[in-house]
Amino acid sequence: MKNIDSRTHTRGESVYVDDMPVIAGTLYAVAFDSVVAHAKIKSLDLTEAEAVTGVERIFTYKDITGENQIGGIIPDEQLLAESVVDFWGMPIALVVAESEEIARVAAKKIKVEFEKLPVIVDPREAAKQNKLIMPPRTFQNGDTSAQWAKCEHIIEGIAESGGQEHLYIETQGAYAVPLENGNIKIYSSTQGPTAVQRTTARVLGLPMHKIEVDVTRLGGGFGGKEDQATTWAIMAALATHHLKRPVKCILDRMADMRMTGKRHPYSSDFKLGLSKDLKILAFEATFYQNAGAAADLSPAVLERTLFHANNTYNIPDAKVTAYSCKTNLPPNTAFRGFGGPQGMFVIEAAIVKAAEELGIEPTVIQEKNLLKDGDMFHYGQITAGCMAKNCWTRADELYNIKKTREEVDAFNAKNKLYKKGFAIMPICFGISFTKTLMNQARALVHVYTDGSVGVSTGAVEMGQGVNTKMLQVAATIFSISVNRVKVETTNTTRVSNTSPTAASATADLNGKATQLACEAILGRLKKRAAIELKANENDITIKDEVVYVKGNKTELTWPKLVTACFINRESLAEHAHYATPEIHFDTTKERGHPFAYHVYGTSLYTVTIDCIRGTYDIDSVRVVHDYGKSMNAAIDRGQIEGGIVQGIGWMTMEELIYNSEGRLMSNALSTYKVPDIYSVPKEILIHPLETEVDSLAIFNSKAVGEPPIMYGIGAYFALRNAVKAFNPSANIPLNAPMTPEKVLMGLYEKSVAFKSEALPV
Ligand code: MTE
Ligand code: LUZ
Ligand code: MOS
Repeated sequence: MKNIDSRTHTRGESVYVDDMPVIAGTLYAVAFDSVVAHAKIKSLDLTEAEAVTGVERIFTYKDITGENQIGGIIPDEQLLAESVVDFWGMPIALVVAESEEIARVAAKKIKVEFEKLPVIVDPREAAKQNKLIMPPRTFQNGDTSAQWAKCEHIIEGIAESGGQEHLYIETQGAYAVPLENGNIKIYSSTQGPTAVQRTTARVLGLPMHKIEVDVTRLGGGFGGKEDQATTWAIMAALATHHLKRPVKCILDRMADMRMTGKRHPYSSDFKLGLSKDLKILAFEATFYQNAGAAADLSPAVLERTLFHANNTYNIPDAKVTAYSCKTNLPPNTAFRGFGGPQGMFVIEAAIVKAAEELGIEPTVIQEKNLLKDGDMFHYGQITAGCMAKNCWTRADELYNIKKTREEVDAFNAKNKLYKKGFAIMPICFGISFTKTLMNQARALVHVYTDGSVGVSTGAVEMGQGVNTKMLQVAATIFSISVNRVKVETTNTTRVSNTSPTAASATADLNGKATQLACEAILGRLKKRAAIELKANENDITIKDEVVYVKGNKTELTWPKLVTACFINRESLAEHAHYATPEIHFDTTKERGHPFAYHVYGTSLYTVTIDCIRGTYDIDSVRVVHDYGKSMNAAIDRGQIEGGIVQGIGWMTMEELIYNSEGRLMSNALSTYKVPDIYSVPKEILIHPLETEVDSLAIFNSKAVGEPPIMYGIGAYFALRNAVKAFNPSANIPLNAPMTPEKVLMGLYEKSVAFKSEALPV
């Protein structure tokens, strides 16, 4: 089935917040933000700005009627700065005017005096100064200290990965509309309608029921709107609350890039111990997460880094520790993979470094240590339905690992100015919010008297196709045409207390709730059919909108049956609740069974570098992916292709640069490079590993949103492999992204020993 949005998307008719017809009397809000990363606010003078014609009002923290606090996990973040600014881009005031243009002009006239404070941008420096968001956490299994003596090879090093700008096509924004009695309705581009509702209520000092949040769809979120859409919704609502007028607050691209948080950069230490036959005996890592100036979702992201520190390898003795480091960057936040990619990059770096030191292929170590059923993750969960080896083996059958390697070597033997590189990136990603309580969802299903159906859930459509999947669930359970089903906007008055659309679990959680609601209605319909047809309820089935008794077609059709139910005063609506069974996690022991299941996959990369220029092409990405049993092959394929390209962007070209003053230098698309049509892989092959193993996935169709981004890590190591083909002794720091500049430096790097001798004293 096609994505139900494909028609309006391609015709440009899909509606986003900024496309909504403007209500008469609407005002426009623009945030005035800090131009220093850490300072005391000595004075703030609004007079000149307030005098600009068309300015309605300028708000500061003093106008906040509830709490000036937007921190979700830890209450450590002010909506509007009071006496101190903690990052470049922190909102200080909100200018509300008759037009966005006027608001912008007025914001420039605000005068503020700062007294600068020391700026920290480096997470290790923050850790050294004990500036931490929370106490460090350690996951531990077995006893690594006892293992080192048994190791034949011990490899230590540092691995670093950079941040990533979400670059959703639709920037952050919200439209707040006053209703009667001081109630407010907010149209928000958010992954978390309930987070917007809850935090707006808190800041305005209102009960949650006075705030209604409505979401039609997002022009992309990628995690950037899991928590950080809230700020802009509250800004609009704060003005609406005071002025009783509709208020729009939409960020332009540069404001969005400057003021919002991104993927967390990490700097990590690793120590890997191998036996003589290359089994991983011990692994230790210390992760320094660059959290930025406030907690935001960093504690949860940090946790997922620890969960995914082993990627897809069996490591009986592991000890991993993570520090969430408070720096003066905008608070970093959720981004596809949610700390998992950062963790997985480190174990892959350790394996590659080990292979380079031993003069062997990394694939040998990778393959030897793949997880299998019955192995235990370092947090206590036992693997079941493990597809790590199945994916690897199938990839070898389909794409021939040995032959691919030989072709790369043959090319390199023949060519001087171009070199090819090869890498395999296997993945394993846990599905469920790591915070167990978040794994719940509800759905509200209405069957109307004409047989058409309306489905409301907590799921937010952001391009990933979840609305199409919800529609498929309802149509499948009822066995009716997809044309009879409509998926409603996501609205807090219809479905409440929702978890954000995140963790790739949206289709599972909301799909299962939809399934339960539909099944309850179906049960009543079948009962009614049995009465109408004078048959036994257990003999009734509905197929393609027709009622069958003992497999025999009857005259009773879906619309007639629905009408019969209504005439007999039986309910045609249902609100259902789903909570993932089996999962639990004890944070005092750091052990449990946090994930409903894991998603596996294997990807093979070949790349070509230009040894004069340092430029490169990704030649091919060949994947075997564990779909379970995909309920929508086209959508799932799109998720994998998009995830791969986004992951390659993170690992190869997207480079966030903050200067030592904490100012974002890569603050526009002229200085921040993302993958485009010319840089995407020349070939992407995706082979489904369709499995019949039962899982907690909706219709056994495994979650697919985030796992593929981690395939992108293979691009980094394939490029490194190509550089080494040209300059085998190159000492290349394990520091992503592998930009063309870094490739070039690696190509002409002399070994460290050589360098120190050659340097003039
Ligand atoms: N795909 C598109 N097109 N746009 C997005 O914003 N977000 C990703 C992924 N795929 C995203 C996307 C992220 S970060 C997550 S968590 C999942 O979609 C969320 O949706 P799901 O739970 O329905 O997979
Ligand atoms: N958000 C969250 C997430 O709150 N918890 C998670 O475990 C998670 N995982 C992935 C993406 N977002
Ligand atoms: Mo995705 S990082 O869970 O929004």
